[in-house]
Amino acid sequence: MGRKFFVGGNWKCNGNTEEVKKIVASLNAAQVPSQDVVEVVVSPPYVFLPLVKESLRSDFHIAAQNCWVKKGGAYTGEVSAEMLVDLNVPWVILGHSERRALLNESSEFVGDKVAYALSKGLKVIACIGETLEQREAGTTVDVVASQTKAIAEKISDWTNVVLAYEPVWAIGTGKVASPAQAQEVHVELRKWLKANVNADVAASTRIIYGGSVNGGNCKDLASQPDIDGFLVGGASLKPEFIDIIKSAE
Ligand code: G2H
Repeated sequence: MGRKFFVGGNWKCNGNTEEVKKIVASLNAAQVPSQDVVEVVVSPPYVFLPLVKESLRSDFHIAAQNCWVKKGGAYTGEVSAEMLVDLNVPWVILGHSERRALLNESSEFVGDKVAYALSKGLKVIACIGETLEQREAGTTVDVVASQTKAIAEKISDWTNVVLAYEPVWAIGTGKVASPAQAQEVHVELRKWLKANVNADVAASTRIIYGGSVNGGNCKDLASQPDIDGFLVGGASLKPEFIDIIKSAE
């Protein structure tokens, strides 16, 4: 079963209006493989979503970096899934390790968020990944399996989910997982999905890698059979993001 290559650009909390316009202009001018080959989704901070939505080429899509766990209301500072749907934002990133670590988002909370966002019609990039301590303790597979389980327990349809494996020790550190290290975890995740969800979901769900992906390392990572794309942070703000998109072919 073919899994279309997926490249997400997570801009995190970066940029101002001028910089955003420049990034969009460079993306709009880029020659990249067609939508049949690669799905490209960029994720600006909330405040720039309308600007990016109206100015970005139509073959690229946008994602929010988070949304609230249930219907909006008295939740100061939050943005609801309904609001994203209202703005025609099709995708949302949930469970990023920065939110898990800095904002104490538990795996259960992330599972609830994924379920709610899907129920409102959003597509979800769901992030999981182990810390350096967990990797060194040999618990990587247990950790990512338990983070995935917290999602699997809350959803029944995986069609609109992309799973992003992002080892915390590789995020923004320049220490990218080797292609073999990433492939190994992706295989384990697929095995987990097969055993605990079903074989179809295991075969069809895209599992992408994130953590210091750049124009220099993307090709080798992309050549691994179970790496179906990338979630890119720092390099998504730079021209090399185009090279990363091109690694789809
Ligand atoms: C991981 C990644 C994008 P970076 O957080 O989600 O960021 O590529 O900067 O490591």
